[in-house]
Amino acid sequence: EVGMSDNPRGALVVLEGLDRSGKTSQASGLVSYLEGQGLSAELWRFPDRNTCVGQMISSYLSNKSELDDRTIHLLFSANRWEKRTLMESKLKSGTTLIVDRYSYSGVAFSSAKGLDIEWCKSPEKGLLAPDLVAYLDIPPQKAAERGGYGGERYEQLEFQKKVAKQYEMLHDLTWKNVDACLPMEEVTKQLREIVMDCVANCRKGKPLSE
Ligand code: DGP
Ligand code: NA
Ligand code: NA
Repeated sequence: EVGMSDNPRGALVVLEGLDRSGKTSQASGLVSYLEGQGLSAELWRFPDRNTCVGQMISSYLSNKSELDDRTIHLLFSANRWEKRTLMESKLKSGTTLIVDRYSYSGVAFSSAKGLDIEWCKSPEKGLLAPDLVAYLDIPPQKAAERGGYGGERYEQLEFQKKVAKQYEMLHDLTWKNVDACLPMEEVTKQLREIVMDCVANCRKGKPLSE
């Protein structure tokens, strides 16, 4: 293929959306699809609850511990920082990462509590920038109707409405909305298209940035 570099890097693809928007099942479907196309791909998610920091976050989310809003914000961010080196080496070795939530969740959820949005963005600076943010767009009311929430700290309609408003302020050049109310197969199809475009651009040499 013309223009393809010798050592094509993987793409950093982030799925964002409200709780119950369908991110998690779409993310794993995308990884299988990419692998079926002969590409190296991995499913990642944040928070990564397996690390020490992740366990503190998990305990907070399940209401087993209380933490000040800024403290938990910085822990979510630290949880992304502790995976940064591995993330960079995976991408450089050619593996595409499909990441279920990233800094956008960090800023949207914490600023929805009333924290200053610029303060919320600060600790995210220097993390790797996604090549694509696919936002699974669903009205909060619709998401709440989808078989109920799991009972974690943020899974309440009034709070999710605030998060949706904050997400709207985070649209940037890498952001693409996908209507999450479409039939699931249609959502899958649209995601495959935008992800394959993104992967192709990265293989052609689009640089990785912060
Ligand atoms: P999940 O495992 O994807 O269901 O995420 C757990 C919850 O934590 C979900 O309500 C979204 C929220 N969340 C994810 N990342 C962050 C973050 O960086 N900061 C804050 N405040 N909340 C987050
Ligand atoms: Na959740
Ligand atoms: Na999820």
